[in-house]
Amino acid sequence: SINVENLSALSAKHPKPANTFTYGTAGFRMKADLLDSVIFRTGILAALRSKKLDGKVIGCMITASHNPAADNGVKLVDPMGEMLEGSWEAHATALSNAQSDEQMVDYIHSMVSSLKIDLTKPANVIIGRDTRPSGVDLVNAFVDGLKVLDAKSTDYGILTTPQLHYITRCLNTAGTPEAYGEPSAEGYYKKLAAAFKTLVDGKTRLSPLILDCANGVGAPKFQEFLPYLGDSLSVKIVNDDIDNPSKLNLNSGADYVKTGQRAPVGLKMTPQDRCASFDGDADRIVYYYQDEDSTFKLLDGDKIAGLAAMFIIDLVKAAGIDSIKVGVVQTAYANGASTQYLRNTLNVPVSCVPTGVKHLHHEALKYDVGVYFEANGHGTVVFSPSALKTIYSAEGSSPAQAVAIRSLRALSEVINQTVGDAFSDLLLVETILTQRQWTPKVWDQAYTDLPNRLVKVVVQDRSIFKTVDAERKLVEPVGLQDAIDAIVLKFRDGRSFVRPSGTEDVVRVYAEAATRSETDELAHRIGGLVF
Ligand code: 16G
Ligand code: ZN
Repeated sequence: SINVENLSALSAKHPKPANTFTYGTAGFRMKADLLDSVIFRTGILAALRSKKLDGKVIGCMITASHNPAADNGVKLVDPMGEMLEGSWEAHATALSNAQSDEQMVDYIHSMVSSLKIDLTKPANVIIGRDTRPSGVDLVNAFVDGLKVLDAKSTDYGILTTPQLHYITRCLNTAGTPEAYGEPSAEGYYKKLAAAFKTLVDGKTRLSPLILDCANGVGAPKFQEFLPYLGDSLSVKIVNDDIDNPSKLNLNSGADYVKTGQRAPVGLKMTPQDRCASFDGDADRIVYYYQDEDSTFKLLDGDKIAGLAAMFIIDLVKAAGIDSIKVGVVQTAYANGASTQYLRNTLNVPVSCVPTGVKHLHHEALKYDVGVYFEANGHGTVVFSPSALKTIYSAEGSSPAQAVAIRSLRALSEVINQTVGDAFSDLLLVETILTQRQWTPKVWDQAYTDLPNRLVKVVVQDRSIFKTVDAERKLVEPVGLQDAIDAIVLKFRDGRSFVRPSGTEDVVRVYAEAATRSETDELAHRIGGLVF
């Protein structure tokens, strides 16, 4: 059993406010000044998780991604770099809401017995944080939580979220046949840069990419990365002011650009420019450019998925190993035109899953090569062990096949397979555009997005909204879906769905239709039903 005096002494430093907390799709996330006790207790949970897994390294990332500077959050990472196992989210929630030290101790003991956790096992945890000023104190609170169970910890300081995922996987696979790389930011840079250089070897370089880093951790980290890339890629970083915390994600970053369908502040575009935006912890990316008539054109997660799937399918064919089956995973937010393009032009299977990276990742693992992206720019590509074996053992019967095989191998290394990673996705897109010598406009010609609109509706109780069919249909409140269907029918190419947000106290209404004005009207009418 645990040392209750030790727990009480540490817990006294991190008193719980009256709030109720929930570990959701984004971990715990809220105003930073409410997080101290939550993060202390998440430290205890991380130690339990590591002990349960025989001392495997668990990752902890302190970030609130694209949220404003005053927010912060915490997310735990399982040994292979994936999100914390779903069933442990409820334990995180319960522990964070315990009303007293006694309740906390009781809950820990109930976990120990029901999950058969051996407390004498070692516990190892690594920690990363973004650039938020509240991060340092929160790391200390987390470390106090680890002390309750004598866990060993290593603080990696400031990292992007995907770097923390990468390092976690490297540490847990070191010395095995699945070794993933050197467990450091430097190891990450070396691995990605080497693979990227192989992929663009001998190709004419593209014009510089203009990169908006949302004044977040992506800025210093991509700056650190640039020397490793040498002359293989030229990037002009903007919005890199991390010394003024209030500027974090302010009118900039992937979420701002995607939601508002407009360029960030601090970035001047001309029609020749190729631009991209990271979010505040660099796990999301969107691209954009300006048409000749100066209209803003967005290349979001759906466009990246289409580009990646097209490229990988061609490469697999060129390599002569079309036994490898590529599939794409989307959510209901994927633009209808992208789904059509994937199914009808590329002829790839497409699955639709509920919002949240863990659902997409899990589904993507069912394919030999699974491409998954949320429209908001979070996504990656996962290669199954058997696909990797095929790729690494194929020799090819012609020089062209050998080149394609070499590219596939490098591709599997440039892609961060643990989680969506803005740096790695950037290199994936730049690889494809370089190999094809494409401008963003050529990339954009694959299909034309249907006009779409996302609106938030504030309701009294969002928990009464129950969805099925990957969030595309409501079963409760009873009758609402029939009313939605009746309206949608009246719109050309109309599609609309309603789901409760997992991160905000609102219900989201998505609508798309043949024209901008029809889309706006559809969104408005469905919104009116929900309200
Ligand atoms: C979380 C998810 C993100 C999703 C968003 C939807 C992870 C790591 N993050 O941030 O993928 O797009 O929630 O938010 O899974 P919503 O439920 O408020 O629409
Ligand atoms: Zn993020």
